[in-house]
Amino acid sequence: MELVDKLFMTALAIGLASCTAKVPPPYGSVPTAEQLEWQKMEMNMFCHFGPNTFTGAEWGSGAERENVFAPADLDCRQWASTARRAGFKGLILTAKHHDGFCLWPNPESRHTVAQSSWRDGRGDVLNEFMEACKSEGLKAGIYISPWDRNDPHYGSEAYNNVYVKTLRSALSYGEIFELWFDGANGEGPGGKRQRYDWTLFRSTVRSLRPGALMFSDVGPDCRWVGDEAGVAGETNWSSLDTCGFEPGLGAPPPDTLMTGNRGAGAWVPAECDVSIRPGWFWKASETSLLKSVNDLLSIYYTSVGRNALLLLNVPPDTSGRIDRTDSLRLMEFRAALTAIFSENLASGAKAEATDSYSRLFKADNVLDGDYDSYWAAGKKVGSALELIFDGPKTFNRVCIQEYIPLGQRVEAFTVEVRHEGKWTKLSEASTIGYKRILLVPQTTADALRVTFDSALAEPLINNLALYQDSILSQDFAQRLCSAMNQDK
Ligand code: FUL
Repeated sequence: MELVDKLFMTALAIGLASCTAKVPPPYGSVPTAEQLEWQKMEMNMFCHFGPNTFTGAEWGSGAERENVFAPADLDCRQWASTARRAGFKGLILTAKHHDGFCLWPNPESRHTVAQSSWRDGRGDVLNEFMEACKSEGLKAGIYISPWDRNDPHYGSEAYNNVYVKTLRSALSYGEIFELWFDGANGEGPGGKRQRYDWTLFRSTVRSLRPGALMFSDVGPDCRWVGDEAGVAGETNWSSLDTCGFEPGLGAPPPDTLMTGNRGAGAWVPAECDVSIRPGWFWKASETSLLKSVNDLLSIYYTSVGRNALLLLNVPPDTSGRIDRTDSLRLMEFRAALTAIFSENLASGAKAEATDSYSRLFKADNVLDGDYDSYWAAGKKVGSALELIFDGPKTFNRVCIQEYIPLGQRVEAFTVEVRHEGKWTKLSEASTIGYKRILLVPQTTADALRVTFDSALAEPLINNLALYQDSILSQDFAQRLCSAMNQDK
């Protein structure tokens, strides 16, 4: 090679290297491709269904006769189409709840649909559920309770093998996106104690369904948020310190699960499971106690709007269908979300930043609607992003998203607005993560500024949007506004 060619190649290599060097490196723990896809689903639907649907119990004793389970008109396709029309992306079925009854003919158990006279013992809810999800373009997930009040082996080492075989049997039904390990155990002080073999359970799921996320109090892939009210912490890190913890009794305290641990080594994002009814299972007496659209919107803001996934339980009734009242409520909820979020009032604005990591990561990337294009701040603390509108805009929701494929970074930020030439502070908040929606007082402004006051590494923001919610009642909104706003 001629010297001049060598010099050219060297210059090219240096140029390429410096270009590469300008892409922000990941910070701390980051999501896997499956965790990222899961987070983008935002809202999934839970279906609690089993003997409790017919007995009215929340926790069956395990002694129920199999014939109790007798849906007259099972229609999993109706569950899935209801979920899809309401905007859910996935559906999770309680294939085995704490009473041990299996909704599929599990060869490891004598307490299943096969022992019932429903469809002469030839029915298989899990199979119909998986088919229905596929037909409606939804992802399917399953809940298989480790706690089992029916299995005679429960409380001995032998149960771990029964449970693993049960997992294998259920997982043979096809791809799932999530496996739900419930941590509940109500055996009480005199009850049976089971030492679960979590290592075995997890490796079984991982090897059979590598694309499935495992949910439990401590993941490994997504975590319980610490309550069943649909409320994540205002500060909500997707990282969690899992060392030495186990699902159930060995789990971190609920307030830790609610907030996660700043900068911790494992990426275990939060999931908010909450029921549309007071209980998890359908009961005729609870149909009048359904959550209102205000309740559901408020749950949306405290889950999806606080960097968590919403798993809303809508339990099928004794006929085997979603109750009409519940399904109508879901459609009202969907209509409300569409009305609020279909118009981004920031679109068409001009975006500017005090600094950028490099020219590739410019401010207006936050407005292009492309998930993978983002603004990268030039420094860890003190950078600001500004939107300048072409005229005054009126809004009461500020939505901001971090580019989490490179880690969760922002720890505190301030939002200010400019009206008639004067800047005022609108809100202060802590973490962002995948998505944060701030409820702010009704505001008219011609510019908005977000200043990043504290971060673990340079903030990376891929979306900044403004909306007007004219549906959530003032009382509800007031409760969800940050403390600073309430003082106003
Ligand atoms: C809890 C269970 O005990 C409830 O019955 C329900 O399944 C809920 C989702 O999780 O831990």
